Amino acid sequence: MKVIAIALVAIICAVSAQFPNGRILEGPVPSLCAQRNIHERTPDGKGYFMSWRDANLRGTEEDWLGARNYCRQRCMDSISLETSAENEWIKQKLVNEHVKYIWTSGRLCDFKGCERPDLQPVSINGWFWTATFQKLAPTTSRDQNDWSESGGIGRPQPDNREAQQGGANENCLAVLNQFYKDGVNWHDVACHHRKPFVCEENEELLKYVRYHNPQLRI
Ligand SMILES: [Ca+2]
Ligand SMILES: [Ca+2]
Repeated sequence: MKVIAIALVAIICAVSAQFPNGRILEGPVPSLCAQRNIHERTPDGKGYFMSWRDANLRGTEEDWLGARNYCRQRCMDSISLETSAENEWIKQKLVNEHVKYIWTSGRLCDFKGCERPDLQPVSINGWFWTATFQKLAPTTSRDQNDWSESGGIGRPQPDNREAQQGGANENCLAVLNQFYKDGVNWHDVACHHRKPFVCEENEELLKYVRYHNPQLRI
C-alpha cells in the first residue's frame, strides 16, 4: 500500500458550511499550546497525542469536529495520514493498544466551495486531509490509499452506508481496527459519531502562535 502525497492543494472552502448548529473550527489557545502533552515523536521530531492515553480525558470520545478542536486549541490537529509510513505507524499503535477506532482529519469536500473541477466527482476525487489541505488519491486508486475492501454492508469503502440506510452522510475518515473483521484500515463514517482521536502537531498553528507570543516557550 502506497499513499502518494498529492501536491499541496489549498482547498478554498466556505468553512461555516461544514459545521452545522453554529459550531466553529476553533483556533489555537497559546497557553494550551505551551502545555500540550506529547505522547510520541516521530524521528523528524513531530509530536503526537493519543486521547486514550490521557488520564485527564478519562476515555472521553469526541465527534469529528470536537476532536479537531481539542487538537487545534493545542497547536495540533487531528492526524493526517499522508504517507504509508505514518499510516502503518499509527495502525500498529491501535493494534498494540487495543483501540477500536480513531478519527483522522480526513473529510469529504461536499460543501459550498467544493465545486472545483479537479474535485469532481466528489465521491471519488473529493477527499482531503483538512489539517494540511492535501488531497487524497482518488478512491478508485486502491493501491494509493488504505480504504477497507469491506464494511457494514460488505462493500468497499467509502460506501456512504449510513446515508443509504436513512441516516447521516459518511463524510469523515476514521481508521477502524477490525471493526467489521476487515483488518485495520480506512472507513468513511458519519461525522457525529464519537471516537478516540490522535492529534498531530501542526506547523502552521505553531508558527502562528510562536510569532504572536514570543515570550512563551511553545
Ligand atoms: Ca501526518
Ligand atoms: Ca462507510
